[in-house]
Parts: sequence; structure tokens; C-alpha cells
Amino acid sequence: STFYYRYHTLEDIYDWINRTANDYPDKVKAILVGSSYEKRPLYALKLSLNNRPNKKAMWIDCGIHAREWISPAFCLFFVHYLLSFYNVNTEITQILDNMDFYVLPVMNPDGYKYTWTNSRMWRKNRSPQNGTSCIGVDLNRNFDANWCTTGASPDPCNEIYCGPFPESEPESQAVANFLRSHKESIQIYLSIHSYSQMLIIPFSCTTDEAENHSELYEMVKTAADQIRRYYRNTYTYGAGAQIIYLAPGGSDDWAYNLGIKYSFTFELQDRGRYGFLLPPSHIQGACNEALLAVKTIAMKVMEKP
Ligand code: 0X9
Ligand code: ZN
Repeated sequence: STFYYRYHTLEDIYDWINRTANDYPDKVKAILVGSSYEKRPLYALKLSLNNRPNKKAMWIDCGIHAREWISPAFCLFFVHYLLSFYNVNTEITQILDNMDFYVLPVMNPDGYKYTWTNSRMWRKNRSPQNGTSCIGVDLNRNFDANWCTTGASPDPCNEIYCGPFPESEPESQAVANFLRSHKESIQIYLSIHSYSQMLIIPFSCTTDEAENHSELYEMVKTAADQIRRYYRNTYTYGAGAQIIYLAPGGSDDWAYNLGIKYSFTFELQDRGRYGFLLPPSHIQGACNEALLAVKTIAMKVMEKP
């Protein structure tokens, strides 16, 4: 099987980032957005295919949760797909002519490494906590959006531990800082997770409706309809607090409140048969479905004035 239809070690992913930036020097730049608790670099790839001024941009992060291996696999696939089909596929060409992409393939490299070497089902990052031998913060509970209220835990031994304070972790702080300093251009925020096949819109930190709820709802509904039509697969869609559970401190809600009004979390395949242990033979299907949803959303946002 080809490179994109396998899972890769963290070292292989760093090599791939390097290679991709070197192979496309005029189109791709590796941006160091920060480093992890264990001092691993957090590189985002910026894809910018022309020098048009005032382009919109989309941010995608993968691998917030260590065990969700399909997520980094999607980021690699997605970058490769965009670069391969620019000037080949009309839709991809149109999207890249009007939009830049920032792609962070592994937001939680310490955790990801740990799932390869020690414990396959690790979720959090790997930062030690005061007064306990329990390790790690759930990075998707560490953002400043109704931080550590119902749906997160103040217990460092819990899988959904919110951390000692908002943005306490270098990984969440790096992403928050980058988004804060690029919020004029970044119009779409997308975080890739697994599993359960869901296209989630704000809010997850409150049962309140987002101000542009119907617009966002229409987008994820259209994307889910497309996936059903082309791949005969079912994705649930809607506000997080409605379709999953209250989960405060997430990156999507935080980005939304920052002013990035097109904010999404995707939960990729599957719906529980393999769960986090999705076999490599399913990577291609999972990535194609998510790609279709990203294209649908990018096209819709491009139509906006
Ligand atoms: O609970 C989460 O962080 C995500 N589900 S997962 O199984 N991948 O852990 C859902 C995130 C939805 N968005 C927010 N909670 N803000
Ligand atoms: Zn997750």
C-alpha cells in the first residue's frame, strides 16, 4: 500500500514535513508554531499557491488526541492531495487560488509518540502534574471556553483533565497564540478527531446556539449529504452539546469565540467497530470522506463576500 494509506511514526511524520517543504519550496513553508512539553517542535505547513493579496485562510489541526491515529493520517493525505491536484482538478484549483491552508499534522507529538512506544490508547499530552503521579492534560479541555465546567474534570488522573488553568499546556498555547495573531486572515478553523463519524459545530461548551448556527448547520448538513451520496456512509451533524455531550475548553469553541465564525470539529471513521484501532485498509475511505466535507465547506465559505 502507498505511503498515505499507512500509519506513520512521529519520526516519519517529521521527515515527511521536511520533505514536503523541500519538494515544494515556492508553495509550502514549514512554520514553527511552538513546541510540546517534551520540547518537540510543532510544525504547521502553510500552503499558499499564489501571491494574491487578502486571501482567506483555513486552519486544520490533527492529532490533538494521541490515540486517534486516523487524524494525523488525514492531515498528511490532505496536504498531499491539495498539492497533487492543484491545476488538475477544477475544484481544488479554485479553492487554492482563493484560500491558503495552515495544516498542523500532529498537535500532541509527545502523546502520539507514547501511543507508538508505550500505550496505544493514550489520549492526553505528557506533562507531569503537581502533587500526583498522573500525567497529562486533555488538550481539548484546556482552551479558554467555559474552561473546566461540566464535561471536563479537575482531576489530573482523569482522561478529560482540563489542566491547572486555561492554556496551561505549551501545545494549546502555541495553537491559541498562532490563531490570535492570524485571526484577520483565518476564516475557517477545523480540528480532526476520531471516532464516531460526526461533523460538529459550536457550541460544545454551552447549550446556547451559535449566532450563525443555521449557516453552519446548513454547511455540515450539505457535507454529510454529499458523503452519503458519494460514499454511502452516515455522518451525524450539529452542535456538539446537542449531538455528543457538553465538553468545555475545546479548541473549536475557543476559535469561534475568537472570531473565526466557521469553526468545526470532525470525528472521522468509524462508528465503533474498530474505534481508535481503525485498520490501515480503512484510511483511504475515511480520508476521502473527510476531504469531501472540507471541500464542501471551503467552497461555501469562498462564496461569502
Ligand atoms: O471530546 C472531545 O474532545 C471530542 N471527541 S473525542 O472522542 N475525539 O475525544 C469532541 C470535541 C467536540 N468539540 C468540543 N468539545 N469543543
Ligand atoms: Zn479526539
